Amino acid sequence: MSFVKLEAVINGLNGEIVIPGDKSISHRSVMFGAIADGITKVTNFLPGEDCLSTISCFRKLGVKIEEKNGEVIITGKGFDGLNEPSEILDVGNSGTTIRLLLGILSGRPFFSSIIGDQSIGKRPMTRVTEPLRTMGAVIDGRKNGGYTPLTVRGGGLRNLQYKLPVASAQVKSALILAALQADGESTIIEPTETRDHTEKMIQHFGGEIIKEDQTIRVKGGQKLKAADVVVPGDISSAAFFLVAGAIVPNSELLLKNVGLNPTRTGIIEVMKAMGAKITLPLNEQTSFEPYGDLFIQTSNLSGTVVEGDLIPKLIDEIPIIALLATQAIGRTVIKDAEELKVKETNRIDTVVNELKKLGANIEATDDGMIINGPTPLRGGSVSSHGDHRIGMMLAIAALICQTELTLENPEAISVSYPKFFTHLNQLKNR
Ligand code: SPQ
Repeated sequence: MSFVKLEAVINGLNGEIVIPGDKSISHRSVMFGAIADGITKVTNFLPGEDCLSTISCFRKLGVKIEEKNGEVIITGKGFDGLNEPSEILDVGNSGTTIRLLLGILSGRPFFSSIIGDQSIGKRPMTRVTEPLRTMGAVIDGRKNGGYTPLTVRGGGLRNLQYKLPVASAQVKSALILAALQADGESTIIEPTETRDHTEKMIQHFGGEIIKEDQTIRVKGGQKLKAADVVVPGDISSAAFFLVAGAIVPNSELLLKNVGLNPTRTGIIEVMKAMGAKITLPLNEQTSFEPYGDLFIQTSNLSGTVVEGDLIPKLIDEIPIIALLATQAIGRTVIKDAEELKVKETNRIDTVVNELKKLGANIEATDDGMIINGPTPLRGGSVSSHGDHRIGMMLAIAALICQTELTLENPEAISVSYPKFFTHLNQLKNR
């Protein structure tokens, strides 16, 4: 098992970094480029392992995709341009790839089989496969189509009237992508609003989607037209540096080009409620996805409650919010976040177990965690458990540990932020 030894930062963090492309938007840019007609140019595409898995799957489906100097060029020929793959589609570690791909393949009149890594093998697929079967897709797999490996024989979809049992942008997106290929109009209702990149992208590619509160209507048989995409920086990646800037003494960081879609900015709301000195947005820009710069300074923090409708807006930031809470005065309660149990790891257990090893006062609950702070963190041996967000959270924890921290399996971080350690080292004052 590989590991990296990390030390506390002595003179604070200072400087600026440009946050790499958003993972969710990068995935969708390739998928929409593939199902649209014409040439789509994507700039600031995230070359993380997950997004490269999406490219690899669409190449196996016969789509021409070139990568040149940080740009991705996709030659789409519409849904009908996708061909039966002769190879198995491997999604690696990417939940977004498999779930959205299932939606697309459900409408295609051919056979495909999908696998992923060990972590994907534990993530529930019934939430997607069950409604897609209702639409007419023939899907099979381990545990009756609940887990990988999965096979799909698609085509001839009926429209769907469906209320999602969980708040999930991946399930919503899979169903929207299937609905685009179905007969008639589908209605999809979300229990709570989740990230809306798929909806925004349909409109950007010339399609029609109607959204009234949590109700989404999509007509089948739509043709999408190629459109260039400029991917904003990933707020879920910026979150690690926002927290680092707030908890490391003598720090001032400028994070450039951060995506500020309101369905993703829960971390900013929570940090502000805890007393973090964040200034935003400097230079806010609006393309089809808003973005801007964020400035963060070392802050005096107090505990808070994170719950309800806010959870989907920061679901991937909960590991780093937990670390933040260890440095805040008082109690932080995170609830309504059961979904954390079905991410790359069970993120309630991994966050609690790894932070406990460092001396944090943190307890797991059924739907989240309770953290009492502030607690000094000691160093020691911890592991990413193959989960990129846990790996990055622990690497940020190392910055304030009293002794050296050994992080096992740091490679997992490349799933979403291959330049993470380069950026971190650039910001350290020597
Ligand atoms: O793609 P994957 O592996 O599911 O990635 C994660 C992450 O931490 O990067 C979750 F583990 O992000 C999901 C996110 O949790 C990405 C996503 C999307 O792009 O639509 C939506 C969220 O998942 P869900 O299940 O709540 O829809």
